[in-house]
Amino acid sequence: MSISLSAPTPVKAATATHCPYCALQCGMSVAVDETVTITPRKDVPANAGGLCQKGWTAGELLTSGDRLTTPLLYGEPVGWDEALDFVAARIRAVQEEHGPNGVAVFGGGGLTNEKAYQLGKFARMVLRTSQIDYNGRFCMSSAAAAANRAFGMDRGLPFPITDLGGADAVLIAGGNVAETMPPFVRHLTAMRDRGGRLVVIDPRVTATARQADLHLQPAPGTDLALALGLLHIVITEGHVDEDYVAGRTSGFDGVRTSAAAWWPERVERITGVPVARMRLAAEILADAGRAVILTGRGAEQHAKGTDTVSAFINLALALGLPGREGSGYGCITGQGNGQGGREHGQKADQLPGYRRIDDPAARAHVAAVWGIAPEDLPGPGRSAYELLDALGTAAGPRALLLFGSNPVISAPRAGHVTERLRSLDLLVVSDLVMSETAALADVVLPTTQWAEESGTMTNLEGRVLLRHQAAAPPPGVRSDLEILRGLAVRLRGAEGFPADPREVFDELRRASAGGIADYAGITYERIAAGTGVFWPCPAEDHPGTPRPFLDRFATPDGRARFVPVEHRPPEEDIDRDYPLYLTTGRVLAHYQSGAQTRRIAALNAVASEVFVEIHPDLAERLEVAPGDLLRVVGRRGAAEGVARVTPAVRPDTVFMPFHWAGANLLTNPALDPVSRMPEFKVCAVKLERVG
Ligand SMILES: Nc1nc2c(c(=O)[nH]1)N[C@H]1C(S)=C(S)[C@@H](COP(=O)(O)OP(=O)(O)OC[C@H]3O[C@@H](n4cnc5c(=O)[nH]c(N)nc54)[C@H](O)[C@@H]3O)O[C@H]1N2
Ligand SMILES: Nc1nc2c(c(=O)[nH]1)N[C@H]1C(S)=C(S)[C@@H](COP(=O)(O)OP(=O)(O)OC[C@H]3O[C@@H](n4cnc5c(=O)[nH]c(N)nc54)[C@H](O)[C@@H]3O)O[C@H]1N2
Ligand code: SF4
Ligand SMILES: [Mo]
Repeated sequence: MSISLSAPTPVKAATATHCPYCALQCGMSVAVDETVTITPRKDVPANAGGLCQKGWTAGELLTSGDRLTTPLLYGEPVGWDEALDFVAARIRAVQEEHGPNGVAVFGGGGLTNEKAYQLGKFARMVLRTSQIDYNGRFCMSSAAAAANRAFGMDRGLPFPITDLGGADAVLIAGGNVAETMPPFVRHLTAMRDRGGRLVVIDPRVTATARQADLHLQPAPGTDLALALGLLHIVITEGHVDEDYVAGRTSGFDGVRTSAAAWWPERVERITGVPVARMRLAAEILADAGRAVILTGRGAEQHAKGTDTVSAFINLALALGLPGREGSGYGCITGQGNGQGGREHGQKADQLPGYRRIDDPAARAHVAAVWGIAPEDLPGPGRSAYELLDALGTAAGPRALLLFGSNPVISAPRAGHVTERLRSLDLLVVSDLVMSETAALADVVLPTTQWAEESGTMTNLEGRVLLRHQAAAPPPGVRSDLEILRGLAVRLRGAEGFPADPREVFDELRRASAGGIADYAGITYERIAAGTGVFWPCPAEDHPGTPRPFLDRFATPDGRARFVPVEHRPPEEDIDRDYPLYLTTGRVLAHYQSGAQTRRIAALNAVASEVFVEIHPDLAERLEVAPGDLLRVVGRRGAAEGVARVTPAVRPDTVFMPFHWAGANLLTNPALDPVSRMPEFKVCAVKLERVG
């Protein structure tokens, strides 16, 4: 027997930071030497000591051998100067021939506030292009649009997440937080432990639905009818909070009239949800002293997503919930910086501070911060799918700079989007790994990631957090801010493009000052001293705003606005040729396009392949056995996946995750008229057995 006399393991210095992935932005401590040790932080309210499997294994992102470490020009390793000189020269050539809008920019909701801000500034000020949008358009844009029109402000949760624990009822429409934000469930459990009740609306019996006191299982794409039906019951049963409606809202009469036509039996025929269950859901909400209505992507990612969210907001307003402490409506924002990423100007119609690019006062303010003339700022550009769809066409951009997204996997009608990307004269991708989109690029720029750099993130609560650098980046890798600076130097001059995130943040504070998302009073020091600062925060001595609507809404008259909406069927309904609904979403082990998580062994061990959830009755009819390879065929393409036979899905619906190539070959890019959100959550397909 030998006794090891090795020295005791040195205690590694741990850095307090946040997870690389979703909008919960769980607090974690990261300690790095030869290995990476991750421990959950207890001081961050969102996760309070919890992490999901993706968070626990995030250290592998830092040590992965798959990491890009050198710029690539047509697949060949080159130095940074050569790569950036090439990109700058090609941008110049394209713009000389096609004008400023010949070059487009696509960003991401995973980028820090500093990067999102700088990307928007780079597009408008250096490229002078209007053609910039980002993947958040595919994410919570419908909820954002509906919140803006109802409340005059879009802050995902306009209250701290811990309020959920104190509620008596929570309704989640189209969110599967047990898989998409596991530590979120703690807040729901806290509520249920106090006797509160959870209602879930989902076409599938998800891990979240299994924890619910009541599960409504509508056909995909019918939430709008369901919400109208719930409002109808609330009205006819006398549950409307008339004092609140009179004192704090406007426009109820029109909504009351339109809800009259959505009697429960009619809604049952459309949604498949039994009348008794609708009545029970309405009762649970009406009986609760404090109630919260939440929407996730299931209700939002539709060509009528904005109206659907409006219908749920109308329901919340009729019950008197928004702007009342402990109650409210909220959207469960998805990406790591999904909230901040939609505030600081990487969106086609937007300038920093959640300002509108077509508002003369906003243009004047931002132009002054940037030291340019307002008329030198371009106007609004195309939305994400419209931008991708226009690439390489006669009227569209000929070059694309892409930071923080993998549309070859994640965009709707991805086969077509891939063709558009291939048709470009120049595709430049900044990424950590060789994503499917980076693999198409003429130039790939290797960039630093979360724990290798510092920057702020705004979580789903609207709480601005600081991610501290915890590890040195691999040699040869540059941050996105350094990349933008390198390009700015070559195209316009370095001024205004510092690579230090704190300098960028200080400018962002000034650019956002006076805007809706006002960060003027937020500093790195203030964030680090506590657990983040809620915007709006207009001054350094201002405490931040955890619950912005308590006294008034952000509309001109301070009242929340009811918006009348009507149900309509999916853009592509089922028929004889394509008799099944396809809906898509997520599994716990993978993140988004999978570019990061498909490289992590422990996650691949749990979920390694595309699957298709199919109901046993349907499986029997089609003679499909568990494990059979299925071909899912739709009007835009076909995809294969392994059959998972489960009663958890409706017999008229199949479900596929989109973390692998496949689901998005089928999805319908029909767009919501307000938010320009594609209809990811419903299209028509048929099934074939392969072999
Ligand atoms: N594990 C994991 N977690 C993630 C992510 C990830 O990729 N993986 N991504 C993050 C991001 S960016 C986001 S946006 C969030 C998304 O978080 P969620 O919104 O929770 O995720 P999804 O799985 O897209 O959709 C939620 C549910 O909608 C249901 N659904 C489908 N169609 C409909 C419908 O018509 N009506 C209703 N009511 N429900 C429907 C699906 O069955 C699914 O269970 O997750 C974040 N967290
Ligand atoms: N069918 C279907 N499709 C969907 C959805 C759905 O529910 N169904 N959901 C939609 C939603 S909600 C979303 S949010 C989108 C997300 O889809 P994508 O936009 O594809 O999201 P990610 O996979 O997170 O892509 C991020 C990419 O950026 C890289 N990256 C990470 N951090 C950084 C960074 O700091 N800088 C740079 N330069 N790169 C970085 C990653 O390695 C990865 O390649 O997918 C949408 N697509
Ligand atoms: S829930 Fe989201 S933020 Fe928390 S550990 Fe998982 S992926 Fe990270
Ligand atoms: Mo998302």
